[in-house]
Amino acid sequence: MPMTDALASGTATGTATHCPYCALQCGMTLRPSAAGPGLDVTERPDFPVNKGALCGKGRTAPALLSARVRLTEPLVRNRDSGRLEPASWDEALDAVAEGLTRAAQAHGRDAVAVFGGGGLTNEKAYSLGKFARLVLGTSQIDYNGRFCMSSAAAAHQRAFGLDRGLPFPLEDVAATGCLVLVGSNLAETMPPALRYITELRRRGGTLIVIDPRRTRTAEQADLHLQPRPGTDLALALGILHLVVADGRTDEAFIAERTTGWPQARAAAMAHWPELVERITGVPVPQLRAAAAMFCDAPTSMVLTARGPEQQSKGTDTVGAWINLCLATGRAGRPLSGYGCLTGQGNGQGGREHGQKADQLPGYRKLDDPAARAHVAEVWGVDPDVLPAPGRSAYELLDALGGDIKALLVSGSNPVVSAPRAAHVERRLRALDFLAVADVVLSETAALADVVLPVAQWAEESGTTTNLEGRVLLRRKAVEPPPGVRTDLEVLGALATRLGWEKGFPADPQEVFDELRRASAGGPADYSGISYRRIAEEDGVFWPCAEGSEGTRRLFLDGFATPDGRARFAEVSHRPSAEEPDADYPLYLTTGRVLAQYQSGAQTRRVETLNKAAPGPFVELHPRLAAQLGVGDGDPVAVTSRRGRAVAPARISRGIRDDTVFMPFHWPGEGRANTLTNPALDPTSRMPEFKVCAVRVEAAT
Ligand SMILES: Nc1nc2c(c(=O)[nH]1)N[C@H]1C(S)=C(S)[C@@H](COP(=O)(O)OP(=O)(O)OC[C@H]3O[C@@H](n4cnc5c(=O)[nH]c(N)nc54)[C@H](O)[C@@H]3O)O[C@H]1N2
Ligand SMILES: Nc1nc2c(c(=O)[nH]1)N[C@H]1C(S)=C(S)[C@@H](COP(=O)(O)OP(=O)(O)OC[C@H]3O[C@@H](n4cnc5c(=O)[nH]c(N)nc54)[C@H](O)[C@@H]3O)O[C@H]1N2
Ligand code: SF4
Ligand SMILES: [Mo]
Repeated sequence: MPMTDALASGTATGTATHCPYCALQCGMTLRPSAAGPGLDVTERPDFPVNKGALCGKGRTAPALLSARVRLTEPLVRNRDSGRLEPASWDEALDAVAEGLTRAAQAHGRDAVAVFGGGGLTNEKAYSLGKFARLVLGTSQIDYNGRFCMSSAAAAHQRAFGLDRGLPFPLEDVAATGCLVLVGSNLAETMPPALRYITELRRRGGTLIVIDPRRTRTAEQADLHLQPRPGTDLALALGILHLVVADGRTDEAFIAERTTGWPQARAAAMAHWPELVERITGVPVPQLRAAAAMFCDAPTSMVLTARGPEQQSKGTDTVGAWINLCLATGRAGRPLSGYGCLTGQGNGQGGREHGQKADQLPGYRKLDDPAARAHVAEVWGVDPDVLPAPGRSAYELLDALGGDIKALLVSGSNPVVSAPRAAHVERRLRALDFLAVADVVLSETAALADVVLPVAQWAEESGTTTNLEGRVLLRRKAVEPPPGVRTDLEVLGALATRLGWEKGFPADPQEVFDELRRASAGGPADYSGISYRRIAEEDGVFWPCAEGSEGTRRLFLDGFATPDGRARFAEVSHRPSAEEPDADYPLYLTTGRVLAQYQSGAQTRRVETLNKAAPGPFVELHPRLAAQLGVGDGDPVAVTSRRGRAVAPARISRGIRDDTVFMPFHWPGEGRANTLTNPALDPTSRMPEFKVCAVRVEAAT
């Protein structure tokens, strides 16, 4: 197949591509709509990950392409009226170049920052990182993926020497003996993945779900443990304690394939069952049942999602779950292991190619001289021009208006999604200059001095890497509306204005070929992957060096550490940064609902999704509701040390009575992130989205 055919593939019968939203990256076919202008989504049963199944978000995704909901011309803030007004591309790009240059000239290059997103394609994420490091010469770049899987990524690196969400394809999940889902509500966050769980049960496998709420996912479980938010670390140690006490560790595996067991074992032995029951609220018999189910099965897996990860001890918590897998020989073997369910459409690839503060393409480290030399050579620059690692996402946002004076945002809406969002909103307003590239006028774009309307998903080609580490090709199905440019074109035009003479390619395939070279020899090696191969093979798994087939399953012959052994983490329970007290007596935890996506910037603009999930709510137990004198649907006020939010009560027996839950998809009065605590994990710099202390009252 010639190169161009990889992109054209399937056009006679529609364009085979992938969903714009989550990390499952479901395959779908787009066809011109029979009913009028626009595109229809049809199933693509041949694509192995979702086998045709789609959730409501995927099915309705073409609504995002409609000019009614999106930006179709650049906007520049009028200094006199203070309003955003339509402008030409030249005016808008000139204004961005001027705003960024002025800040750099007055305050130094690090006064200019970039904030990216895990929804951006690999090509965009790569180009954004290169733009920041070379054109702007700033160290200050990070992205919303820091808020997503950074704790699991750090724990993966520490234990296995490599970070890929799942070390095996999803099909293996259906064939394992016991699956433990820790803080994942995949029935709502990746609904087509439920088929793997149905298949697991059909084959006689067992499912344990760990979640403070009885979610739709927990309803599928053989055993549902309902811990207090923020106590997963103690829970994992408690289960490991029982495994050791019952003599069910795999000593041969420990001796041959791991290091650090004596320390990890000692830490687990200090977490005896009654203590763990006291910390977690999970009764000892349930801890025993979990330990037995895990060990009785011939193979077992632990998959974590944001529940245990978005904590100020997320890295250690994931480490504790990995310890359980290692101690029982359930890692680096067929149908067993630990994995993280990544989140955004390109949550995996978005963290590999250089938009993260400490990183260069190919998952290389910015502070590694050999990595700097390799990437600098591909970029045709001296390694010394590459800046040092910068600040993490929340720390960067917190510094806006301080030493950071100008910011370019691409692919994120932190006004809704960042922790302690009212403070972040104030920091954004304190900037000298803010530019936002987006598809819609998000709440963050609405604060900008310049808004750049960009093409999206079905209007351009590019690759994403799904939760399995499978690199996929999204194909262009329609032309973007007139007046809209691609992110790559925008970066190219800005680079030219900022005096970058080496060129900044706008063709995704050309960018991908450069990314392949930049990643060659790195941990996330894409050098053997091409658009053509992806089109022919339903995606290619990295690492994939030139000439390699790709790697569907990692670690079967050894871990990616220097000695090939997995490393136990030495971890102990510690409380959350903020525990309930007399003033703020309840836990708040946050998360998602089926019909909305993230900050809602996209899905709140889709009518059918909005009907299904029209606004925020506070989920609380009937006992707590009765104490507060609150009925279903009554407005309740939730107050934390950061602020106050109001939303209708949703009374549910499925939640612990010491905990309330809010989804975070909405701005305004019901914004959950007004309340959340930006306490950071010391290693991953992940904020504690999943636990803070609140007071709840009937709102009048
Ligand atoms: N519908 C929908 N789907 C999505 C998204 C979306 O916004 N909407 N976003 C995508 C992205 S980027 C991501 S990251 C994924 C996230 O996917 P998930 O991690 O499945 O989603 P969440 O709802 O954030 O959290 C999962 C569960 O963690 C539980 N939880 C809360 N606190 C704790 C705790 O302390 N311990 C434990 N064990 N559990 C806890 C919550 O009750 C919740 O049910 O979803 C992806 N898919
Ligand atoms: N309380 C609480 N807060 C959370 C979480 C939680 O569980 N609880 N979860 C966190 C997690 S896991 C995540 S991932 C973050 C996500 O939070 P955000 O970063 O706010 O995520 P999105 O709403 O997906 O924002 C993506 C933006 O990019 C735009 N966009 C879409 N496609 C393109 C494109 O091709 N180019 C450009 N330039 N823009 C595009 C969209 O319109 C949207 O405005 O939220 C975090 N915040
Ligand atoms: S599960 Fe995720 S990728 Fe699949 S259709 Fe739904 S939002 Fe899209
Ligand atoms: Mo995420």
